[in-house]
Amino acid sequence: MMISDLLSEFEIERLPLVDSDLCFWRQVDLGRAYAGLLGELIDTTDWRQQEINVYGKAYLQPRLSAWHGDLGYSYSGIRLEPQPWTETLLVLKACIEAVTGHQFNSVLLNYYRDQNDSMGMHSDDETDLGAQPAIASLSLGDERTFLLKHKSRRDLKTFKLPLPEGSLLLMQGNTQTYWRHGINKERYRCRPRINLTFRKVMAVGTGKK
Ligand SMILES: O=C(O)CCC(=O)C(=O)O
Ligand SMILES: [Mn+2]
Repeated sequence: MMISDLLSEFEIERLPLVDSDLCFWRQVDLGRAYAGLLGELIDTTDWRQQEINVYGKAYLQPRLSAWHGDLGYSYSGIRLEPQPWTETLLVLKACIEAVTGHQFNSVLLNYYRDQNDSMGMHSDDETDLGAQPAIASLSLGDERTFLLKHKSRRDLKTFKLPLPEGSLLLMQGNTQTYWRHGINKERYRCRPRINLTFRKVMAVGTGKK
């Protein structure tokens, strides 16, 4: 392995996608082992399977989730009331703030139990997040592929970004305006994965623009 490979494991990369501002860290130092953290979050989080409303029809989300922070949050017709910060989540928030230089007041945890759990293509464009939100997405557990699809440029292929354990993806600037993202189901066996998206919620609103 060359020194440049070693360095790039810890350094920031800017992803070369038009109409976006995406920063990627292959591995962030969280001050403790990723595996212990994953186990603790799986065991101690009050996981919910939310019912969401899509075009007037109710569905159960194909994953578990939990919302922690200072304010409530609305999306896809549901309202999430916040659970309080835990000591572990506050430590993680401080690490992610130090790495990204942004401040956050909330975190959405998503638990993908296996290959059948997924997240549909969407953009995080709720008015409560402001016009150009900075969203920092930390991945723990099994690697899954993050898909990014431009909303109007049909000539651009879907960008596939594997999110390994310990990686951090910062979406900011125009990213949510021009791009949708999501996580597909997989055909091969996947072990549990938790994704934490740190966000800054501006005010209590009604959700979608
Ligand atoms: O699991 C992921 O990597 C994506 C999570 C996400 O897009 C979200 O929570 O809005
Ligand atoms: Mn999202």
